[in-house]
Formats: sequence, C-alpha cells, structure tokens
Amino acid sequence: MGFMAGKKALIVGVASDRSIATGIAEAFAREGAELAFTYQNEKLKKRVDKLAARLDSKLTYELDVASDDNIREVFDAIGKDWDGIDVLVHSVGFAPRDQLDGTFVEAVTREGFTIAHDISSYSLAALAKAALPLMEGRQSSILALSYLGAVKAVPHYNVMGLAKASLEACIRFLAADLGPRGVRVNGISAGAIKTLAASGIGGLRKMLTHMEKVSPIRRNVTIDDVGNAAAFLCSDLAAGITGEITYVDGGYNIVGMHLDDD
Ligand code: NAD
Ligand code: 0WE
Repeated sequence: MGFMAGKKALIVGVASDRSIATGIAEAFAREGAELAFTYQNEKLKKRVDKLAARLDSKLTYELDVASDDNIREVFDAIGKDWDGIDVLVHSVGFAPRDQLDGTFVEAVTREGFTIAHDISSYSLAALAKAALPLMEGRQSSILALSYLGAVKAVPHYNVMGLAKASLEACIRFLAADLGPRGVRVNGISAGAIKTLAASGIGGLRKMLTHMEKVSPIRRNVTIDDVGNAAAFLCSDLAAGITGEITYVDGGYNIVGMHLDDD
C-alpha cells in the first residue's frame, strides 16, 4: 500500500505532460492517493481530462485563479463530489510576457507587478481560504511551487522573483494560521525544468547547461524528482514539517563557488 493511500488530493496547475503538477500527480497516484484536477481554461480541458483518466480520476474542474467567483464555484462543486480534501497542490505562476525580458528595472511596471503577485502569490491565500472548510481537522496539507529567484537575483526572472518571495512568505503565514486547524503548508523550490512556463524564456537552454555543470548532483532535476519530494511532504511521513521551503534543485542553491576543472 502506498504512503498516500486514503488521501484525496486536488491538483491545480496541469497544462501539459511536462508540467511539474503532472509529475506530482503521477507520484501521488503511485502512492495510492485519489486525485482531482483543475484546468485554467477550455483550451486545456482535453489534456487535463486525459491525464485524469490515465490516473483513474473522473474529477476535473475549470479554475482561473484570477476570479473569486470561479474559486468559490469550484470548492462548492468539490464539496459535493468529496467529503473533504487532504491535499491541495498550487502549481501556478504567471507574469505578463514583457516582464521576463531585459533587466528588472527596465521591465517592471505597476501592472506587471500587480498581475504577477495576484496570480502567483495571492492565489495561494485565496485557494487556502476557500479550501479550509474542506481541509480542516483531517491531517491535511498544502504545497506550492517556488523558485530560487525568490531569494537570489536571477537574470530575467525579474518581477516573478518578487512574487515568489511573496509566495514563500504566504506559505509561512498560512502555516502559522492553519497549523492549529490541522493543515500543514509547505513549499518546494524546484530547479529549472523545461515546461510550458519555462520554454520560450530566452536563455533557458544556457541556464540548464550551467546548472548541470555546477549543481552537486551534476544533472538537472525532473518532474519526477519534484513529484517524489511533493508526495513525501504532502503525506503523513512529513507530519512534523510545516512552513518550510524544501529545495529540489540538485543542491544548486548551496554552492558558493564552482571551479571549471572539477
Ligand atoms: P506549466 O506551464 O506547466 O504550469 C503553470 C500552470 O499555471 C499552468 O497549468 C497554467 O494553466 C497555470 N496558470 C497560469 N495562470 C493561471 C490562472 N490565472 N488560473 C489558473 N491557472 C493558471 O509550468 P510549470 O513549470 O510546471 O509551473 C508550475 C509551477 O512551478 C509554477 O508556480 C512555477 O513558477 C513553478 N516553478 C517552475 C520551474 C521551472 O523551471 N519550470 C522551477 C521552479 C518553480
Ligand atoms: O516560475 C517560472 C515560470 C514563470 C513564468 C513564465 C512565463 C512564460 C510565459 C511566469 N509567467 C510567464 N508568462 C508568460 O507569458 N519558472 C521558475 C521558470 C523560469 O522562468 C524564467 C526562468 C525560469 C527558470 C524566466 C526567466 C529566467 C529564468
């Protein structure tokens, strides 16, 4: 029996077979969790329905995290299909495309800042708030995805770095609030992976080659690496862990200097 047997998990953020959320869903299913999914819009419905079917789930809901009405509708609907939720995965990030070109100071605008923070950080608080009635009092947990740009200046990540810093603070505030109600809240800071959100980023290939060279494990991480760590953090094996950001980046973030010759 898997270590997530009996857990009901809602996964927000599948867009393709390469999505980090897909790797998380696969690890959860392997460990015996029951799954439900949301998709951002009609264009993504078919793909998400297909993944759900492959992982033995019939539950998919349309959810744009920019809409409070939509968030309310989705949790009303889930409350009818399930008696509660044990695991909520937030794997959503977005800034307008022009925010990720050039330098931070050139690119940043009030509108770009606002959208990045709304979709990438506030949405976690909004989902946690709406999910709470279904999650409290049942050894449940919430997981969100972050990136190194939250704590270090990474070229072109720009305002997304500020939004991820806010997301990581949101994880800590939610953990402090919801711990007494039986809900743990954690983050995974993943190394760069070629997903839809990452492709089309100028210089991604170069970044992947660099990290492969410098990171202690000498390879890039995969959605399976992230999925396995996610399954642990969202299971009762991690009952003593909340408010933490776990790096699943092959150790890239702990390196202080790299010499090319070894
Ligand atoms: P992805 O494109 O597969 O997933 C991003 C998801 O965000 C998509 O499913 C998209 O539909 C969803 N989304 C965007 N705006 C939304 C909205 N308004 N409402 C609902 N959903 C919305 O890319 P990914 O790389 O799997 O990204 C998932 C998470 O992982 C993001 O938080 C991202 O910042 C984070 N992350 C990615 C990497 C990487 O290198 N790929 C590294 C670290 C962290
Ligand atoms: O969080 C992310 C992806 C963030 C992202 C990507 C896009 C592309 C398409 C947010 N918004 C958008 N908006 C779009 O219109 N990552 C961690 C992947 C990523 O993105 C980068 C990276 C890495 C790594 C952007 C610049 C530099 C490095």
